[in-house]
Amino acid sequence: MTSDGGTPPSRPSTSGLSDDAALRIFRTMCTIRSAEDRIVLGLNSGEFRMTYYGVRGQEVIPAAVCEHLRRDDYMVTTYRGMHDCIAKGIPLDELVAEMCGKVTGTSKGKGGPMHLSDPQSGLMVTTGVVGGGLPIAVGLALSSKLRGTDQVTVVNFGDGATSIGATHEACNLAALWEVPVIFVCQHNQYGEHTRFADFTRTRSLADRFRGYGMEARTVDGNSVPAMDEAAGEAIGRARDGGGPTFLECMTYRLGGHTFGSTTEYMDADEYSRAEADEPVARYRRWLIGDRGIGEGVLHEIEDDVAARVEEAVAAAKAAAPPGADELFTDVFSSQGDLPG
Ligand SMILES: Cc1ncc(C[n+]2csc(CCOP(=O)(O)OP(=O)(O)O)c2C)c(N)n1
Ligand SMILES: [Mg+2]
Repeated sequence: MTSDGGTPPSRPSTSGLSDDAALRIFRTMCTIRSAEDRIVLGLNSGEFRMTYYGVRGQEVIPAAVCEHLRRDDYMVTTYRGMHDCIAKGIPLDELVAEMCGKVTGTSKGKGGPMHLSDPQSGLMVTTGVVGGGLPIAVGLALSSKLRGTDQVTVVNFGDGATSIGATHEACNLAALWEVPVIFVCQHNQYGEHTRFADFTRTRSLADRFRGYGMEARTVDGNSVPAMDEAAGEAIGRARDGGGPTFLECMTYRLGGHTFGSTTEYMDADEYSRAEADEPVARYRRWLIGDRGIGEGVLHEIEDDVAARVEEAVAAAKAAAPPGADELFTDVFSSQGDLPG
């Protein structure tokens, strides 16, 4: 629909994205932004409490990647992973409840934002151990290969994680065993309070990781068409048995390391430029200007996701924390409980 309610004539596409896919990606990005804005509001006002690592500025990467994933594909992410969890399809109510530590959450509030897991949607685990997700992802991908399925695994991690030993062990084995895994480095320029250039002499992570004998590319992680193309290619190759890919997705962390921390050590001019070109607004302009999508269609999506986020927050606030009777349940698993 156009802003006046009519249907626009079909236009030649300026990328491989269909209008439907382009709008699904927009919806995902808006849901992420809306959830972050609402969480920050609630934390600032003391309405609820949780540990929160912001994802503002990094919305494009999972929104574009997950457009190419199936529900039964696996994903692993980090503490800075709410955007990945939303894009992979964890139901919003259960996600927000888990982040608030409520019994209606994915792990009955016992995992919290740092240990999210929802095997039904393929989001297998988030971890606070920097670099710890990569070996887990290689194990998941190896299991798909051994079971003869065509599932792929995507693992998200930061630029800082590329200096961790486990990252290198995982990439080496993934290339050697040709497992269907995509290493998605969300290169937001900072590891905690340290700039990338201050913790490594490497300039191109793609060059470094290509050295393990796998495909590796640097991508504009704030451009939907670029991310869509790169993710589609990498995921298609993995699914067809072509082995792993390393994607260095260039983005920028629009906020401090964690909720409430400062940005004073960040370059102020660079930060202002990144904020002025932030990816949700950039993509919105592209949808209108390059794709001829009506403003009204985008408004409708924005209003709808904001209402859904509000419902999820209200439901989480109304829910109870897990009781003492939950203390020893779900602690051990017999093999029969494991997802197929
Ligand atoms: C093994 C390990 N070392 C150190 C830390 C402390 N730490 C938490 S977040 C972080 C920065 C990681 O930076 P990056 O991988 O770029 O991810 P980002 O936070 O930018 O998403 C560090 C060093 C940790 N959690 N785990
Ligand atoms: Mg980083």
